[in-house]
Order: sequence, then C-alpha cells, then structure tokens
Amino acid sequence: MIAKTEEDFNGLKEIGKICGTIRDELVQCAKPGITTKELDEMAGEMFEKAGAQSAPKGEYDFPGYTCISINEEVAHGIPGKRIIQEGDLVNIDVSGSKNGYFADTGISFVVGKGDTTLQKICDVAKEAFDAGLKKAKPGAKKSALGKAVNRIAKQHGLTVIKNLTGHGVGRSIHEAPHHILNFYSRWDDEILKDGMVIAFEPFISTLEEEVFQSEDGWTFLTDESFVAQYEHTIILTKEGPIITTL
Ligand code: M2C
Ligand code: CO
Ligand code: CO
Repeated sequence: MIAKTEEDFNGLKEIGKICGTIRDELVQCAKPGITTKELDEMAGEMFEKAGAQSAPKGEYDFPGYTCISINEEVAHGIPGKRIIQEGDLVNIDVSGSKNGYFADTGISFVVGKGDTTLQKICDVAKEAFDAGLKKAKPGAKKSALGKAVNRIAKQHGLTVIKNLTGHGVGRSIHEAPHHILNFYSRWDDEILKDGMVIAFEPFISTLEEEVFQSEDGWTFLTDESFVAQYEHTIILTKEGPIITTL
C-alpha cells in the first residue's frame, strides 16, 4: 500500500508494535526444552489480548499463529511437537493485522551456544538488512535493495536465497510490490514511492541459493545449507524510513 493519511500511519504503527512485541517475547522464551507449539500458543494469546489477528492463520489458513522454523527449515515452519535444543538455528516470523492494517517481521537466532557459522549468517542477515535499508528511499530503484543484500553476502563468502523475497505489505500480508529480491536483476526496474510499505527480508545462506517445499505443503527446506532471515515492515518516506516493527 501507499500510506497517505494519519490514520494509515497510526494503523500501521499499531500492528507493527504488536507484531514486534510478540516476536521479542517468543525469542526470549525460545530456550532448550520448549516446543514450537508452546511458543506459538503464547503468540496466539498475545494476538488476542491486543485485539489483533494472525496473518498466516487469517489470510492463508496456516496451521499456526506464527511461522517457527528450525535448522533445515528456512521459513513457513509449522509450530508443533519439535523441541528446541541448545545450538539450534531458530527463525520466528510474526505477521498480523488489526483494523485492516498489516505488519510482518522475522528474525533468525541461535539458541544458547551454537556453531560460529550459524551466528555469522544471523549477523550477516542483519548487516544485509541495514545495507538495503540505506537504499530504501522514495525515488530509488527497488533493485538497489537486492544489490546491497547480495553484495554483503558475497563480502562474507555467503550466498542469498533467490526464490524467497520481500514484498509489499500494509492492507494485506503480501501485496504489490510483489518481489523484493535478494540480488540484483536488470529486469527489476520498479521505482520506490513515497509512502510505500514494504516487508524487507534478506535471506542469507551458507551455500544453496534455492529452497524447496516440504511434503507438508508449507515448510521451505534446504538440503545442505543453513539460512538466516531478518525482516521488518518499513514505510518509505522522504524524511527517512519508518520501521513499524522495531
Ligand atoms: O512473508 C513472509 O515473511 C511470512 C509469510 C507468512 S504466511 C504463511 N511472514 C515469508 C517468508 C518466507 C517466504 C515467504 N513469505
Ligand atoms: Co515474515
Ligand atoms: Co514477509
């Protein structure tokens, strides 16, 4: 969407804060021994208390309030009996709506003491986000974000996931612009607009550049790589970006 009115800005900020708070609470509680279902139930209660709805559930009938993905699972992991272990790479992705406004945020992190490579991809995903954010200005090319993400990945000897992308958000969970790539494409000539709302979500990988879908019809998996994501909802303005999900 293009945010124009004060009502738009306030509505986007309200759901952004709700999703960011749920994300942070789940990260705090993601300790060895807890199941992903238990974490997801906490998110469900928090959405309800805030008078908000889970976007995956509400928009796609996803079997969970949030997407929680562990190790070989990259995204759209279904919360369930899986128990979080020390050293796991965990991704928590929270998206929701209130009063017709949407937000989307996610983070990958390592539980306790883990492999240094896992910590590295999490750090690089954040660095790639920050580099892309600097390019996220009205009037700039959308492709500048992916260019920055891929540059940071390469600098660290890592790769990007080419078949997962960021997207527009605001009045629905996934809307125009439909793809914010993790790499530069000369065909991607769209110009970012004042008030445009995007979910920017770099995916940084240790090796593979594509994920594939599991037989459960939801979970995106890798074979031989680990992948980290870092995502926020951003309103692009001439005065600078507003991150609603901080
Ligand atoms: O847009 C995402 O960040 C998720 C969508 C949840 S709906 C089941 N919030 C995303 C992540 C990875 C792939 C596609 N979409
Ligand atoms: Co998300
Ligand atoms: Co998203």
